Amino acid sequence: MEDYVFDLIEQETKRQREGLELIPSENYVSKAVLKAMGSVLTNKYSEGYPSFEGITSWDDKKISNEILPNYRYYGGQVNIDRVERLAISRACRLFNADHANVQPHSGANANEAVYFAWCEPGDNILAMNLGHGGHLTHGSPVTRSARIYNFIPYGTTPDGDLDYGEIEKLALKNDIKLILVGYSAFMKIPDFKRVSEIRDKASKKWGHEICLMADMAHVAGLIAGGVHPNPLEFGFNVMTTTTHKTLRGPRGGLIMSMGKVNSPIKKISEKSLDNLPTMIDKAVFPGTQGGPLEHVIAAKAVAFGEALLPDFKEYAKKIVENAQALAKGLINRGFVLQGGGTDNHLILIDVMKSYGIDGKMYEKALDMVGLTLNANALPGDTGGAFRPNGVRLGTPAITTRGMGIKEMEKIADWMERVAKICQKTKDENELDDYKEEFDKIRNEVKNIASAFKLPTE
Ligand code: DSN
Repeated sequence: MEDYVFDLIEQETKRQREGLELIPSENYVSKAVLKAMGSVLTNKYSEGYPSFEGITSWDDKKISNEILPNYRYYGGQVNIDRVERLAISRACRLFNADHANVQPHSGANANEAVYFAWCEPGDNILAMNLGHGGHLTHGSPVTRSARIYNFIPYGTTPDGDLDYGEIEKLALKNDIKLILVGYSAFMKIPDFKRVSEIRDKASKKWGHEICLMADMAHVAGLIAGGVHPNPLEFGFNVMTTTTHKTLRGPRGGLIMSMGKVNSPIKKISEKSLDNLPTMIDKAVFPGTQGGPLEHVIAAKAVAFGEALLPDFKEYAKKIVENAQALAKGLINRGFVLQGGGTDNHLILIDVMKSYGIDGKMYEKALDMVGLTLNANALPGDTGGAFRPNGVRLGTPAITTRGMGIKEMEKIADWMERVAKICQKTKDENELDDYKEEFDKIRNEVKNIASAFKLPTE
C-alpha cells in the first residue's frame, strides 16, 4: 500500500545516512534489534508478568525453553513469557542487579514508577537541578511528579562536578525519602560511594530507610561496557535507564533493583528496601502502565544480548576515547567546554563564551551542514531554555558507525568553521546568506558520513 509515511521514512533514512548524529542521547540500532521491534509481537496483549519458577541460573537456553505458569491476564503467552524472561535475565546479568523490570515504555515512565513505588504524596526527594544538568522528570515543576512529591534540587560546582557538600547539607536539613543521582547533561563520573555514605548518615538522622536511586539513562551502555562504575555496586537500591542511548537498544525504559525477588503479586504489607523489586513490579503494572510493548521488550532482549558480547566493551571504551579526542580538538580550536572536558560520552560547550554566538543559532547552522546536536542550557544560563548559550553533543552514535580519532578531528574542524560563519552575522535569520559556505561543509560531511554505513544498511 502506498502511504506518505513510507516516503518520509525513506527521507529520514537518507538524513541519517548523510549526516552525523552528535546528540549524546541518540544511537543507531542493529538490524537484529530493528527486526525484533518490527515483529508480530506487537499484536499481543500481555498485562502482568512471566514467572521464573524453578529457574535458578541465567541460562539463555533454559530460559527460552521453559514453559512456566505466569501472572498474566490474557491467554496465548507461551512465547511472550519466554521473550520477556530473556530480557529480564539479560538485564540482571548486564548490571549485576537482583531484579529487572523491562516494561517501562520510557525513561520518564521508569522514573515515575520508582517514585510511585517508594514515596507517598508530599515526600521529599533530593535530585539534581534541571538547570545544572538534571532531567525534567527529576522534579521540574512542569511535570506530574513535581505536583505529587516535593523535589529539593541540588546543583553542580563551578568545575562541573556534583556538589556533594550541598547534597549532604540538604539531606541532613530535610526529612528525605529518596536521593536521586542522574542527569542528562553531566560529563564527570559521580562518586557513588560518597552519596551512599550521605544516605546512611541521613537515614540515621531521620530514623527511616532512604532509597538511593540512580537514573543512568545517559551512561547505561558505558556501565554495561565496564568503562563507568555501576551505582548498584555502591549501595544504590535502584537504577533506571532508557534503553536507546549508549545502551543501543530500542526506544524504551528499564528499572533494575536490589532486594528480595518475590512473585510480582506477593502482598507487601510494609514498604522496605528489601521489598523494592516487588514494589517496583506493582508500581509499573498495574500502578502506572497497562499492556507492555512486547515487540519492544523483544528488541530490548536482543540489545541486552548484544551488550553482553565482548565487542560491546570495546564499543564503550571507544565512545569515551572519541569523546575525549573530540573535546581536545574543540578546546584546541577555542571552544570553552563546561567542566574543561569529559569523562564520559558527553560534551557541553559554552558557545557564547567561545564564539559570541548562542546555542540555538549554532544548532541551526550545524543542522545546515548535517551535524546534529542540541542547544542546551548551562548552569546559570541567562538565555533560558529556549535560547541557551550552550550546546550538548556526544559520541555514542558516531562511534557505532565506526568513526575514530581521525574523524573526531574532522568534526572539530567543521564545528570551528561553522562557528566562524555564524560570527559573521550573529542573526539566525541571515544564515541562508551563507548557504554556499555551508553547502561546501555539508558536502564534506556527507562524503565522510557515507563512508561509514548505518548498522541497518
Ligand atoms: N531526552 C533525553 C536527552 O536527550 O538527554 C533525556 O531523556
